[in-house]
Amino acid sequence: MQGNRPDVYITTPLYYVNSYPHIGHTFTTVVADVVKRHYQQLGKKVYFLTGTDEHGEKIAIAANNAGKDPKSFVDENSKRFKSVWDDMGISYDDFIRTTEERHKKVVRGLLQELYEKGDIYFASYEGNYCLGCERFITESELVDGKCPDHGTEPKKVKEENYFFKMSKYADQLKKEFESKKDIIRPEWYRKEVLGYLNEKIDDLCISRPMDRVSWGIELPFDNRFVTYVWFDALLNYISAIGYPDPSYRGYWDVCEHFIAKDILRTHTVYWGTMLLASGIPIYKHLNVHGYWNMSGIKMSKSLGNVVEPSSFKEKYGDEGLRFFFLREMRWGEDADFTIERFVLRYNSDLANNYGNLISRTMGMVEKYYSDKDYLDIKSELPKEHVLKDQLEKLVNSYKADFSSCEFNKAMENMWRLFDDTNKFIADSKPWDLAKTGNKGELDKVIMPVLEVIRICTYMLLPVMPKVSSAILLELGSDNIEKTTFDEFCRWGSQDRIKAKYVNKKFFNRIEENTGGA
Ligand code: ME8
Repeated sequence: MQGNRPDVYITTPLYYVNSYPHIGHTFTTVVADVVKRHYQQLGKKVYFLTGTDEHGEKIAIAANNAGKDPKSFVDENSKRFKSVWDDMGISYDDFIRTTEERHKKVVRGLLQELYEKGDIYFASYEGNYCLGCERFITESELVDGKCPDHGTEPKKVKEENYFFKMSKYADQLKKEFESKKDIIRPEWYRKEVLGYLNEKIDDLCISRPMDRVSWGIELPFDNRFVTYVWFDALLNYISAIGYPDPSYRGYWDVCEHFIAKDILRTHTVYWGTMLLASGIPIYKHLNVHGYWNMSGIKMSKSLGNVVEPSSFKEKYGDEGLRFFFLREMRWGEDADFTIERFVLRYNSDLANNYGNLISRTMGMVEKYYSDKDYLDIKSELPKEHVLKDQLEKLVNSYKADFSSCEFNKAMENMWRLFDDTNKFIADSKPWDLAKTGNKGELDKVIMPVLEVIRICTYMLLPVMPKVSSAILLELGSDNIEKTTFDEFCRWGSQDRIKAKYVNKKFFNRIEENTGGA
């Protein structure tokens, strides 16, 4: 790992292996993957970590219900996550499991350090425990006596345990979040966090007695207890990059976490104070998205209202889903997931708009330039053109939108350009120009349109890697790896474009009656 410092270190949450991945988990992981690929296009070195959270009461109960011992249960389910990520084309660099020795060693080491420092003490505690969240929740968080995320009544737990002095670091943490205005994106979640920190912060119960929960990392200073799952899992972000070897800082200093709002408190109040207590600087960014809902209710394993991505891939392919994710959700806000909405978006944006633009343009090229194998686009492309101006604007706004996680805006703007390009074709009537043999005027229509397709398809590579590569291959763009983003996206940067195609249709309309979602 040493000597290979990335420019960006991207993480997803470590997902619980009490069940299988659904659309919610898939979304965060796909976004992280798209961001990684986009930054790579910009010439940055990116390291992408994901994995599974495998300890704790919830997992132990799920294993028991499945009639399996926890270890074989987590082995099986963790594999399931990996295989879905492979199906979805996720290019992670490391997949960490909290049951791995490399992780457990770091958890034990840090616990010991904090214990010796006096930041961990033994006491008795009584509180409301939500098993779904795997944490004690405060009275003020309850809605009608129930956890708002899981719709279940928390159970009253009273026991002796070890506590981490979270309260000691609350003020310092508040100052961090007050001064670093863009640390959490979108901004309104930072305000929410400051709201948590304005309330009294209790110390954090970080152990579970072995006789109640034995599936966890044993405390290094008292073998009657295991480590509380959140105190264990959050440390993956540093255990995976070699902490405490000082080289971990090369990664840590450029860390961007991606999570949904369900784990905002744990990633700010818990994680923030844990970092401060350990003398580790706070992460660079915490990117927080909203929920995928089904009929207004959060899609979740515990509620059972989930869509599994594998069924999607079989029916509609994986890349349509990747696009849908980015196009449909405004970063930070909730969005509703229905099959009808997916089909509508797929048909209108991919099959009709973008797909049709490609196939009709390729069709015209083959027909009007049938004597050619290649078009000499470099010399035939007009130096000034209305589509050139729009494209240049898009290239700049696209980069800015990606860096602020406004993916839906980036997609919207690109599709507006596709609309305008389709309209430009309709208005310029290239079929009439071809009929009258007006070659110069025909070039002025076809070449700019090809250039829009070439450049936009390149920008879509991170979103739909397979289909975008296939389209670029047809256009003869063999310089993808060698050029930089700005060079590839420069008007006229490719010398020639292919004029004969093996495939012209990349998105087939979904014709089925989708029924209820
Ligand atoms: O919380 N909409 O794991 P988890 C959008 N193990 N995203 C969703 C979603 C939904 N309906 N449902 C799940 C845990 N997610 C802990 C994390 S990290 C050190 C430990 C995604 O399996 C989203 O990223 O419950 C959310 O934050 C995460 O899955 C929660 O996954």
